[in-house]
Amino acid sequence: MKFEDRLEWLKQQHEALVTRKNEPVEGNGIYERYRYPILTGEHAPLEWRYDLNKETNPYLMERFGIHATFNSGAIKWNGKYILVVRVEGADRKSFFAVAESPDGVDNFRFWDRPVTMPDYGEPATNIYDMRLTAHEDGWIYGIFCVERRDPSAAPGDLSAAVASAGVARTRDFVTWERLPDMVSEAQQRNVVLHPEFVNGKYALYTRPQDGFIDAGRGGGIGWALVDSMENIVIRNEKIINARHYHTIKEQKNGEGPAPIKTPKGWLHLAHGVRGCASGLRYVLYLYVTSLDDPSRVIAEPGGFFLVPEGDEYIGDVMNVLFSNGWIADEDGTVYIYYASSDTRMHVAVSSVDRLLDYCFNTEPDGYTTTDSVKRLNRLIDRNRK
Ligand code: M1P
Repeated sequence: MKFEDRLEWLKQQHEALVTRKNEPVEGNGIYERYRYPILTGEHAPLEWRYDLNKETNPYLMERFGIHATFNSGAIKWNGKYILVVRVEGADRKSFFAVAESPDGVDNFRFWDRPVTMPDYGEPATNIYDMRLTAHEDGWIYGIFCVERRDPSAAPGDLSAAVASAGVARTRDFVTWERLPDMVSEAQQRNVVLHPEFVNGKYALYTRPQDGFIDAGRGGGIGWALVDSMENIVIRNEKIINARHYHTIKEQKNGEGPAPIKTPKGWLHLAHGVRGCASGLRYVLYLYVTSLDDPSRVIAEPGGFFLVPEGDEYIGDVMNVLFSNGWIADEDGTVYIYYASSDTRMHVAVSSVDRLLDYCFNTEPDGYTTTDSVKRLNRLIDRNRK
């Protein structure tokens, strides 16, 4: 194809993809998934991927491969549905970029440039998975994973890494004030800021781990109160939602986005991980904590809420659903933004009422087959009356 024809073709393909109308798919009554991914690597602007100058790129070939768009923080801001997306280049480095939609489902379009996140100390090798919190102190905070090679790794070991939590705040998603990384004895990923002060302190959901991949003694979702966001040191961390043998969260258990405040409690979305013959399986689940004490779990339906389906199984890291962003609208609609297999972004839509109904009226995990069969028979009995 001639340069000019190819450029026109690329523009048309890109515009058709970005403006493709999505459609809900009827499901289990708890939420509706939408048929098409809302963001893929191909949604990245052409200006990011191609040198558009005929002189310097006569074949109009890609100069900066964008491989995946996933694990996005989410927030409603100035009437727009904003995602801070984890974008991964062909070089395996992630960076953040903002995409916005007018209605939460369609026309997600990236802003002109990626986020330039200031470094803190030695530049990290990789940063990813931002959780956004509009805190009652007036700032919008982004907490994300900061990954560096493990300085104590043996010379030939090129995979040992250390994960810690990076902290930044913004008022416009363009300019970010980087604060010191969180200090913690354990490795930390999936750290999330609670939106309100608790006993006058900032409250953090944590996920302590002994290693970069292995939880080790790390028990699940932790909770810690700190005086300031400007110098976070985790001292007294308690596990509020533990990993458990032979459940969806046997191997790892991490908080998703910041919880949503509802009349019946704080609604949480989290991911559980278990091991199986095909590797780790990441699924999403919900739980509710008390309004009086957001660290006290008051409801948790047994099992998963959302798991990979169809094409969602396939991607860079198979069998993974991950979510670190959702938006509760003024009318109670909840947009659940989730990524499949570390490759692309999707949305499922529900409401605060439906999600609370699911949480309070789905029985908890009884931890044995005997209990599962009893629960099933109770349901059948009710249906036969
Ligand atoms: O590859 C699956 C996920 O693995 C990590 O999640 P966790 O810390 O819970 O193990 C993260 O790298 C996450 O980004 C990724 O989606």
